[in-house]
Amino acid sequence: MATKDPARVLITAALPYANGPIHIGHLAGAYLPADLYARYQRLQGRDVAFICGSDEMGVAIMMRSLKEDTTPQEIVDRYHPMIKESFDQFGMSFDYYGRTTSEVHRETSQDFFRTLAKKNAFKLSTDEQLYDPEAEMFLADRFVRGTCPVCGYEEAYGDQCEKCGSSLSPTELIEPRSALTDATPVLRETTHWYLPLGDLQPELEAWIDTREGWKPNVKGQVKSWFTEGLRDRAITRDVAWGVPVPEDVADEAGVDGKGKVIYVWFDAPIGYISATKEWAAQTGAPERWKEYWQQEDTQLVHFIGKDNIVFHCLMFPAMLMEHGKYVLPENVPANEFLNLEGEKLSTSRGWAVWLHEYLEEFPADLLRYALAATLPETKDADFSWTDFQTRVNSELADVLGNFVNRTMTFAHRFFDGQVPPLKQVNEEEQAVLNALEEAPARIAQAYEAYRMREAVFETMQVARLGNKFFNDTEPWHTRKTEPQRAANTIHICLQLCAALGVLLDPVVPDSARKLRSMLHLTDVRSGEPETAPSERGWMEAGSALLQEGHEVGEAVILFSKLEDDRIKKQIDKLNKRAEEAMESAVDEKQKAYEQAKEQIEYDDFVKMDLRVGTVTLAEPVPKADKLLRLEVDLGYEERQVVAGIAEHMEPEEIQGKKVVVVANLKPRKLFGLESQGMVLMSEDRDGALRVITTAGENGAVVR
Ligand code: B3M
Ligand code: ZN
Repeated sequence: MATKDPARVLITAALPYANGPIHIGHLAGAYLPADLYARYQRLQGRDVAFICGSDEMGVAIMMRSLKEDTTPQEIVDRYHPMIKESFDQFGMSFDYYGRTTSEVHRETSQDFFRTLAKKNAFKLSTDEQLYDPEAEMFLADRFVRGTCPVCGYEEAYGDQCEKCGSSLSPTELIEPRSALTDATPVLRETTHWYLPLGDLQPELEAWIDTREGWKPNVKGQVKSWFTEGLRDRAITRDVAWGVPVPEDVADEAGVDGKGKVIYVWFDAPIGYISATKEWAAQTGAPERWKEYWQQEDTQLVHFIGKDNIVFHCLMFPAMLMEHGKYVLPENVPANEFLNLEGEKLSTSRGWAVWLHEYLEEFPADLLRYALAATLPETKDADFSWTDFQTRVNSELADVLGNFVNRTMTFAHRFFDGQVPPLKQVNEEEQAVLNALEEAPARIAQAYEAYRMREAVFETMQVARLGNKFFNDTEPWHTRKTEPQRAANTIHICLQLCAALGVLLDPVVPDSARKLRSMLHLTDVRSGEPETAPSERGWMEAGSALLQEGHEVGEAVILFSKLEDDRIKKQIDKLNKRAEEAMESAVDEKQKAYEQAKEQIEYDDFVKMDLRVGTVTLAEPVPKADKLLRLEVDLGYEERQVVAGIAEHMEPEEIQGKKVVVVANLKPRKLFGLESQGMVLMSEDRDGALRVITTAGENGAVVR
C-alpha cells in the first residue's frame, strides 16, 4: 500500500471531451474521487500537483461538430469554459485545468511522437481501412459502429466496445456501418504508425506485476487483456481534426503525412504533461514540471472511469516506457459506472443529472457528500434523488449539522462562547478523546488505499460519535448536578467539531470552511486565523485544536433539510426530459413521411399515360445546376425530358436505365429546353431521389 511518503504527488483526472457538459456519471467516475484524494494529500502537507483539462481533439469532437453543423473549434470553445466553470463551482481543486488545443500541447505531443519515432518505437503499416464512399473519408474508430466480435453488442465503436470494454480496431467489427451516413464502408489502403503493444506485452506484464494496492477490478481487467494477447494499435488517423503528425517524421518515414493526425488516445494523456508544463510556467518555474513527471520519487495517480482503463494501464504506460524519461503510474484507481434511478445513464435518452443544472438548485457540498458516500468503487452504484435527500437530511443535517449546532449553542448559552476547561477526565470521556486521536490515521488509511467511500463514512463516524457522546452525557442535566462534567462534554465536543473542520475538507469543502471559521479556528502551524486548508495538518486534527478559553464565533446552520417538493421537482424534470428525448426520437423516425393524399377515382388514375423508356443520353444543362437533360427512347418515339435531379445523381447513374415516364404530361420549357414528359422517382424522407426502374420493353404501358 502507498502509505510510504512520496516526495510529491501528481494527480490526474481524465480529461473530459469538450463536446458536452459534465454529468454525475463523470463526477462519480473520476472527478470527485480525484478531488477527495488531492485535498486529502494537501492536508497531509504533501507537495501536490492536481492536473486536468479539456480533451479537445479527436473524432468525438468532430462528430459533435458535424451533428451541429459547425466547426470543431466552435464546439470546444463552447464547452471548455462551461465545463471549467462547473468544475470550479463544484469545488474541484485543480492546480491547473488546461486544454489540448493549446500550442504547448501540440508541441509536447509532436515532440513525444518524434522521440518515439526516433527510437524506432513505432511500426509503419499500410493496410486496408474502412472508407465511407458516401462521405468520401476514412472512418476512424468512432465513425464506425457495428457488432462487437467479443460480446456481440450491436452498438460497439470502431475502437472500443462500451459494453464489455474490449479494445477493438474498426475492421474487427461485424457488420460495420458508417456512423456518419449509415453506408456500408469499403476497404481502402492507407499508411499509419502503430504502437506495437504486442511486442511490449512482456514488459508491460512485468511492470503490472510490480504494482501493489491496485483495485482488483482494474488489475483483473488488465490481466484478461494479457490473456487475450495485446495487439498493435494504430496511433495515427486520417481525420481533419487533431494534432498533425510532425512533417519531419512523415518525411523521414517516406510517408505522405498530409491529412494525418495523431490518434486522440495518443495525444490526450500527453495532455496531462502539457498541462503540467503550462502550470509550472504560470507559477514562474517553467522547468518544474520535470520534477513531477521525471523524478523517480513522484507518486503518479490517474483517476479515471473504467472505460479508460486500457489507455491508462497499458497504452500510456507503454508510451512512457518507450520514451524512457518518465515515471509510470503508481496506481490507476478506476471506478465502475454510476446508474441513475436504477437505470444506465444515457445522455441521448436524457437520463442524466447535469452538473451545471444541479448547481442552479443546490449547493455543491450536498452532491459531493451524497456521491462520495455511494461511489462505484468496486461495482456499479446507483444515484437516486430520494437517496440524495436521505443523505442530506439524515446524515448531513441530522448528524453532522445537528451535532455542530447543539455544541455551539450550548457553548454560547452556558459557557459564554468559550471553550470550557477539561478536568478530571473520566473513562467515558477518555474513550472519546482516544477515538478522536485515532480518527485521522484511520481515515487516512482509507484514502491512501483509494477507498473513498470508507474514508467518508469514517469521517462521518466522528460526528456520529460526537452526537452519541452529547446524548449519553446529557450536559443539560450535568450542567446543574455536576458542572465539570458538562464542561468536559462541551470541551470534547468542540474539539470534535474542530477536527471535523479539517477532516471534512476533502468531502464538503465549503461547509468545512464555514465550520472552521465558526470556531475561529487558527492554523495549527502558523497560528494565523482561518487559512487555506493546505496549511492545516491532517494528523494534528486528532489532537486538541482549541485551547481552553478560546472564543468561538456564532453558530450558523451548516445544512438545511431538503423538503419533498424540491426532490420531486428533480424527479419530474428527469422523467420529463426522458419523455421528450423519447418523443423526439420517435419524431425523428416519422419525420416528414409525406401526408397521405386524398382518394381518387380509378378514372383519374387511368388518365395518366405511363410508359417504359430507356434513357439513351443524360447530360448536364449548362448554367442549370439542378437539371439534367435526358433523351428517352419510348419505342414508338424519342422524347427529351428535363429533370431536376442533377444534385442527386451523376448523369451516368441514370443513362442506360429503363425508367417509367409520364408520357402525356403537357410539355413545358425549362432553361429554353422543352421537357416532354417526366421520369418517375421515389423520394426518401431525407430528400434522396431514386430512379424507379423496370425490365419491361420500351413503350410498354404501366398500369
Ligand atoms: N476524453 C475519454 C473520456 O472522456 C477521454 C479521456 C481522456 S484522458 C487522457 O472518457
Ligand atoms: Zn463487447
